Formats: sequence, C-alpha cells, structure tokens
Amino acid sequence: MSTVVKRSLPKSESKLVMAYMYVAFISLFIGATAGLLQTLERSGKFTLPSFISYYQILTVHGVILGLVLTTFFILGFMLSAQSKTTGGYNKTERRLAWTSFYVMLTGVIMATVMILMNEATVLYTFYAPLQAHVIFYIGLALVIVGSWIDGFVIFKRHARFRKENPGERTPLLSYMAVITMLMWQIASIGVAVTVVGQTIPWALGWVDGINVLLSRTLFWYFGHPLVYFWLLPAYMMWYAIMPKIIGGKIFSDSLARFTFILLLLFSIPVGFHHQLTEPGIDPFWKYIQVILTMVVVVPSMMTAFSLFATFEARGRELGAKGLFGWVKKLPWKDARFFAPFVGMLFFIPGGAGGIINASNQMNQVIHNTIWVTGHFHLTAATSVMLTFFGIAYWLIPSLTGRQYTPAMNRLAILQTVLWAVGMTIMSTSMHWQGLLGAPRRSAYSEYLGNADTAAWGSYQIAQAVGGSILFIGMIVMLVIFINLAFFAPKGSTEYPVAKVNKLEAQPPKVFENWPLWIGLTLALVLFAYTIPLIDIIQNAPPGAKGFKLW
Ligand code: HAS
Repeated sequence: MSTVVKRSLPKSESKLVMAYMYVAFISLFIGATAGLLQTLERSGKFTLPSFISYYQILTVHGVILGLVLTTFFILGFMLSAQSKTTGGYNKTERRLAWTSFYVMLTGVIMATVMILMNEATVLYTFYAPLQAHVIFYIGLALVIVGSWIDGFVIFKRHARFRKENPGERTPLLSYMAVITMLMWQIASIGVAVTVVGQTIPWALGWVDGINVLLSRTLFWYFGHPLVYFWLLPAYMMWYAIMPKIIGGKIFSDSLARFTFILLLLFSIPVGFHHQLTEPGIDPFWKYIQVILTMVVVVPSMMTAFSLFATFEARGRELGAKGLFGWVKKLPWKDARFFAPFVGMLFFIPGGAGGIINASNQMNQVIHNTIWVTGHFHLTAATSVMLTFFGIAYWLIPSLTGRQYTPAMNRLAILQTVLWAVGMTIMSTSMHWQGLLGAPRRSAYSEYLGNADTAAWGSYQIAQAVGGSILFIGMIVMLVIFINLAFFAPKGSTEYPVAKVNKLEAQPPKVFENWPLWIGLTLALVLFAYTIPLIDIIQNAPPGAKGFKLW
C-alpha cells in the first residue's frame, strides 16, 4: 500500500520556507558551538587556540544566533503561516520572497566571512568606536533590507486577502505577521540610518570620527524592538497555534489582536532603557522611556492571562476539577506542546528580570554585568527558542511531506529537558555572578582575589556545565531537524491552526485601520526621541559637532 504524501503548503512554497529553515538551523549549529567555546573559555579551565579570540567567537555567537538564525526562522515561519491561512501567494509574491531570501543570504555570507577573517570583531551590538571592515556593515545592511522585502510581501498578501474577502475576518496569523513586520520595519530604520549614514562612511575612511552616543542611541532605538521581533512570532504560536495542539480554541481573537497593537505602539520608544547609565541623555527622557517600558509589559501580562485562560478552559472541558486540576489534563507527552510550554514557564522569571532591568536604580546594579546575559538567555534563548523548536517539530515534516514520528517526539521531549536543565544551570549562575559584579562580554572574569569575586570561579564552571548540556541539546535538535527534513517516513503532518470560538464577535473594524496605528506609533517615537536626539546632536563633543551624523 502506498503512503499518501501531503504537504501542508504547495510544493513551491514548501521549498521557499524550507530554504529559510536550512539557513536557520545551520546558524544554530555555528552559533551554539561558538557559545560552548565561550563558556569553556570563561571557566578559566580552557584556552582557545591562539588564532581565535574570545571576542571573535562572541561576535559569531551574537550575530549568527541573534540576527541570522532568528530572522531566517521568523520570516520562514511567518511566510508559512500567512500562506496557510490566507490561501497562498501568487507568483509575484513568491518571487519577491525569494529575492528577499537571496539578498539576506548574500548579506549573511559577507558578514560571516568578515567575522571569520577577524575583520569584524565588534560584538553583535557593533558599538562604535569598535570598527569593522566595511563589508561587514554592508552585509548586515543587506540582511535588513532583504527582510524589508519579505515585509512588503506580507503586507501585500494581507491587503489582497481583505480585497478578495470584503467584510470577512482576516486570518489572525496573517494579522499578527503584518504587525510584526510593521514594527520591524519602523524599528530597523534606526539601525539602517546609523549603518548607512555613520558607520559605513567612517569605516571607508571618508570621515575621521563618529558621534558615538548618536550611533548607540540609533542602535538601541532598533535594539529593543529587535527583541520583540523575536518574541512576537513566539506569541503568534502561543495565541493561534497552541490552542489547536491542546485541542481547544483561541481564547479571544480580539484580545490577541489588541495585544499585538499595544506591542506595536510601545515596543519602539523604549530604547533608552538600555542606556540608563549613559551620560549625555537627559534623565527626564530616560524616565519617560522607563515609563513606556513598564507600559510594554502590559501586553505580555495580557498574554499570560490569555494563555492561562486557554489552558484552563481546555482542562475543564476535559473534566478537570479544582483550582489547578486543568494542569494534569494538558498533553505533557506531546513535544509540540511541551517545548513551547516550558518556554512559557521560563518567561515568568525572564520577564520579571526584564522589569528589574528596566527599574532605574536596580539597573545601576546589574548593567553591564553578566546578569543581563542571564536575562536574555531566559527570554530569547529559552522562551523564544523552545517555542521555535516546538514549531519546527510539526512545520518541517508538514513542509517536506513526512511524518512526525513517536521516536522523534520522544527525542524532542529529551531535547526540551536538556535545554531546560542546561539553561537553568547556566542562566542561574549568570544571574548570580552578575549580582556579585562580574562583567559581561569579557574573557577576563576570573577571581580577582577579593571577597566579592571569590565566588566567581565556581559560577563560571557552572556556566560551562550548563553550556555543555545546551550544546548536547543543540545536537539533539539538529538530529531531529535532519530526520524530519530528509529521513522520516513519507506521509503527512498537520499544520495546526486554532479556530476562533464561534460565539466570539467580529474584531472591531478599527483594528485594521493601519494609517491610525502607524500614525500613533510614529507619534510615540517622535515624542520619545525628538528632543533627546536634537540634544545629542547639538551637544556632541568636539569632532562630532553640528547636525552631521558623524
Ligand atoms: Fe530584555 C536587556 C527589559 C523582555 C532580550 N533584553 C536585554 C538584552 C536582550 C533582551 C537580548 O530595561 C540585552 C541586550 C544587550 O546585549 O545589551 N526585557 C526588558 C523588559 C522586558 C524584556 C521590561 N528582553 C525581553 C524579551 C527578550 C529580551 C522578551 C527577548 C526575546 N531587557 C530589559 C532591559 C535591558 C534588557 C532594561 C537592559 C539591561 C541593561 O542594563 O543592559 C519585558 O517585555 C518582559 C515582560 C514579560 C513578562 C512575562 C509574561 C509571562 C508570560 C508567560 C506566561 C506563562 C504561562 C505558563 C501561561 C511580564 C507571557 C504558566 C503555566 C503554569 C502552570 C504556571
């Protein structure tokens, strides 16, 4: 008897999305290997060969995982989700998505070669006055510009759906993809301006100086929404796919849309919370942006509420009793649920850490310590990554026309446990060591012979132990990926998309009023940034004076 091979998307689109996935998972391998080397070097028990520097592998780790893996995975996933829920792309849209892929890939190759040649050891925040080869900056600019093309594909497809289906509710996943890309495009203008207007002319030697504070400010204008660009696709999964996996319905379609609107409005004008200790920015504007940071916590609280409601409603439907009886009814043995759920659990301490970071006085304690590294390994490297892994378990076989087998499911549960254990050890020791004052981004974080630093050594060894477990987790993930892409038995795997409760009213029309939301977003950005930027430019130190960007 022959098996029916059925892909969740047409073959042309499956190939497109898979191309993004290959780059994402190759990046996982390169970036996570660099991560292991970093923790080993920091343990003080292992020395890198003389031709590689700690800062070079830190750059590889940050750029390849923070920019390449995330951007390729996110765009591939969002294209798949939009195609699945809107009825697919036309030829022009597909061509544009391929163009976007090749432009980004060219940029990645350019940047990677420069990093490997040790010509771009500037870490992933590429703070001036650290200077890289101009090809590195051009490469990164291409990654950003390439991603904009996908953004236009997503906007175009959403608009086409509305035109072809007047009065109908737009698919939630498509709506969320539009908001994510709007936020990304508005935010990445900041990094594009600093790279094209400041860093490239400076790296080419056309100008002999750079306005450092301006470049850092433009970077962080982009840097915070960058982390939301990672988070929003995870939220897409939590809101619109997770309910289907547990057999339930979307708790509230309108609440999910409203959460995304709030995230669009408030995730950009908050970059100063990364610069709270920096001189040259008026404390009043730091204070305003700290308030806006606390506001952007609200949609995440709404998400937590919505998720609890989804889980509880499903548990009660299955007969759960008592306050927490529903917990037992969740499908713990299904890695498609288990991996993202563990990601959610980690987001509770991760989010709490974020609120600590944003609180001005406490920021003075943790800023530039390895606490911050601990924070983003909980949020980005666990909540977001475990959700992405959870997506891969069904997305990859559904695209390749293969089965998600019980054996791979067992391996995926093991992967999640390894990741959770490794990250708990590594991230806890990072947080603790950070509180003792250990710096981040430094190979020299060893015991300095005084009481404060006495405990550093043991925490660094714990970090290396956690990092090694994570490395094994990464290898297990790659085994699952390769199996699902090339070797799993032919067949079909479901692309799970949750349904809206029939009783729920249509979302308010104003949610699709894009000029309004874009206008409000820009107004908030102008409010939070205009005066401080004028200040930074006008009061720049000698050599960086005037309205010139450098
Ligand atoms: Fe952050 C630094 C503040 C969220 C990533 N952050 C970073 C850096 C990165 C990063 C990469 O204010 C370092 C950048 C660098 O290299 O310098 N962060 C915040 C705040 C939040 C936050 C207020 N960060 C994130 C997310 C990230 C991320 C998300 C990646 C994805 N962060 C900061 C600040 C700094 C910073 C300062 C600068 C520090 C410095 O001085 O350098 C908030 O958005 C967090 C809100 C989240 C919550 C949690 C909600 C919980 C949910 C899960 C529910 C669970 C369920 C399951 C339902 C309030 C939704 C439970 C079931 C049961 C049965 C129990």
